[in-house]
Amino acid sequence: SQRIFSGIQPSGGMTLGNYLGALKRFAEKQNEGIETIYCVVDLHAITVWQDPAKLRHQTREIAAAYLASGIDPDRSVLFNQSQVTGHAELAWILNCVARIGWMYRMTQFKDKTAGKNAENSSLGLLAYPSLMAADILLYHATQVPVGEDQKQHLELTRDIAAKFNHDYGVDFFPITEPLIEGAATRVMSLRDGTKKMSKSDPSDASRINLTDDADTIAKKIRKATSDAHPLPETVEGLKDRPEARNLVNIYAALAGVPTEAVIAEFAGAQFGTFKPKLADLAVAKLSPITAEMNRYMADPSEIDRILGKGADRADAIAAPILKKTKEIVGMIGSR
Ligand code: AQP
Repeated sequence: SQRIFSGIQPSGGMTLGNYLGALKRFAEKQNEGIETIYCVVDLHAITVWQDPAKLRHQTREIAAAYLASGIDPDRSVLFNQSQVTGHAELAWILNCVARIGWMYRMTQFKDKTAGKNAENSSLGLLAYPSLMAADILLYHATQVPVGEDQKQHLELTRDIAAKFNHDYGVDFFPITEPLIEGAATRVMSLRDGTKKMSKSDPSDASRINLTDDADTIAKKIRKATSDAHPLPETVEGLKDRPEARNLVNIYAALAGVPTEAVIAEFAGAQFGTFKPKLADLAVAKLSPITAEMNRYMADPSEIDRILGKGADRADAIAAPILKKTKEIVGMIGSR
């Protein structure tokens, strides 16, 4: 049977990229009736130092974003990673299965240490993909909806699962499928169409945050980098125009239509015409979510209660899988 797992880091506020590449699709999967497990991955966030008060706030804010985007805590398991100890425990076992060289090859590690001395980054940042493999394998998840940037980490999860199965001569961990679908699997920065939109980008103008108000969203879209040409007649015409392609893809994903349909509607239009339409659409789609997030954040005790219940449910699924893993490895078992 199918089981979906995915997570979002509380390393900042939610961006439009996280929403279109992940959250929006998480809710769709839940509504397809598949078993869905969604997590706020705080253990991942601390691979880069986080201010403790901000980490707590952001953890609740990401939970609020899940709820506001249609994740129903009765139908999906929604929880906070560090509240289920199995993640860290399984990650350690998988650290002993995975190879150091595999970690050094990850482009996210290279990107996050670019221009810095990699030897000086946390050991956790290097081992990040092994914790991610643990997140997924702890639930024997069969599918993981993510944005394009996580594809390499998911391939590594498959390699780690396969090596565990091989090393111990078992057929225990499933080989998980990535689900990378839709027009917005890689939303790019509004300032640079070759860089992904990211919550940790130092420039706030590079991204739309789910907490931005309508005026801020409209202003950021108006100021987004674009080129001097009208929109092309065909999707192929976007090929060497990363900024134009990004804005068209965002429109398509927000409207829930294929990119071709957006081009058919706006072929020949100038950005002066297209950008206000995109801003209106973004505000119409995002402002109800922002309002609902604000409502949840006004009383975080409800969020904490939901996360606590979710952690109990997650733990109930994870505990027998972790127990069996320990048995396979040769640990004498739980007291
Ligand atoms: N720009 C993006 N376009 C499409 N999908 C995206 N995702 C992230 N950015 C984009 C997807 O969102 C999910 C959660 O990501 P994450 O928070 O765990 O980490 P990330 O991918 O590293 O996202 P950020 O915003 O760039 O965070 P920082 O700046 O802290 O590294 C994932 O499914 C991801 O693919």
